Amino acid sequence: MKIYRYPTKDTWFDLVKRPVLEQQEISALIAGIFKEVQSNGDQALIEFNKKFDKADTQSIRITEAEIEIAENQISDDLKKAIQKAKENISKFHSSQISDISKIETTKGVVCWRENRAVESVGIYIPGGTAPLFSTVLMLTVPANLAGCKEIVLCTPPDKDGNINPAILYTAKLCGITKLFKTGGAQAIAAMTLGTESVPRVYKIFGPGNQFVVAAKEYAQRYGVAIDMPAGPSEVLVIADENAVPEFCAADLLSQAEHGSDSQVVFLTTSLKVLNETIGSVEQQIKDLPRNEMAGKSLGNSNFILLNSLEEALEFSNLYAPEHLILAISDFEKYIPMVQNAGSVFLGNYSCESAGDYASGTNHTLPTNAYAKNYSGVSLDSFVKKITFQHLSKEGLENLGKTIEIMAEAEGLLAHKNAVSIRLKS
Ligand code: HSO
Ligand code: ZN
Repeated sequence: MKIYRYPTKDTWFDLVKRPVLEQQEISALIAGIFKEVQSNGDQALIEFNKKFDKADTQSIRITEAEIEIAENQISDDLKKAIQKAKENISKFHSSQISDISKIETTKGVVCWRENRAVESVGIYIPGGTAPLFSTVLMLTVPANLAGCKEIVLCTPPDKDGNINPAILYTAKLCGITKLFKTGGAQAIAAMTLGTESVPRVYKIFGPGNQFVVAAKEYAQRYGVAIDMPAGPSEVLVIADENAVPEFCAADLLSQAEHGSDSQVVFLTTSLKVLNETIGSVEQQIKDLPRNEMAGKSLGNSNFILLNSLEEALEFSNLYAPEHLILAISDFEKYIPMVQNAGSVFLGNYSCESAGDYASGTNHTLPTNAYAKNYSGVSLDSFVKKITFQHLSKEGLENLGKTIEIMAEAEGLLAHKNAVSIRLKS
């Protein structure tokens, strides 16, 4: 934990830097995996399961029988919780469906946009220590609402060749039938190139380790789109003197437990809140099963005392956090000042976990300062917008001269003629 008291603005640039990750040179490895998947298809995926996940898998496709078994392996309480979360995520994402509005820009010239779903999308769900079945909801609910025809889900098997039952249950609940046991860069390669069983898709979504991130970048060479560039997860909390230190500490830890490379930042105007929050973090971390990871991540994290909430917002905008918590009594006043953030949590009761799981907003958000130029996943991520226009004869008569003059000035006489020939007819 690094603590700073009233750092001057010329030092902020360093304070908003993310910790530099030890990047392995993995591009050759990724290229090799793509080549292998391209040449040997499913067989390559089976071999990679053995090599990287120590799993013996006879086939890559997850069977209906496996999905049925999973349903009996999770509690009714968990099923109900997943259903409730799905309901809220559906409600919120349904509200993002927009009507077509036709605009007459000049009399007789009508322009509009229509949405078309990305026909085939791939969803990657990491396995490992925290199998993120919540991410299945966050990605498949909007994909379904957008009308994506094909949704492919890849996730790595455990050592026994099994998939976490909550992932399977959630996928089934969301109507996903094309599920595959493959993880890491090879899963991304499979969805990019296609194999005997894994369909190739047009856009790939989902979090993952540095191999998955690098593979998603590599996939773009094949014309596949990705949701967004990724980095470790992060939260920035701004607390005023009325914030509850225990709540702030819990929020900071909830992000820190994601991984040792997660970053948390705490900004406050109150020395008392700063000290008590640090004390509470030290207390609460003791009881966490993932305290080692959380502890490492806290080692990279900054706790900063600032002069005013305005200054805190300015710092936050420079940092551009994935999650921003405003633990401020009159948070309404500060909303207009939020310029760069993935998702914002207002007041003392809006914990980040609410958005991570069940309030309705999406938890796939821009990290690593990409909140300066990217939005989180939404219904829009699963659609393309196509523009249409219709010019009546009168419309072309009204706009023709403008087009002709501009075409001539660009030296493109065929363009001009496309108008002139019609006007003369
Ligand atoms: N905080 C993560 C999402 C997540 N948390 C999933 C728990 N499960 C990235 O926004
Ligand atoms: Zn989380």
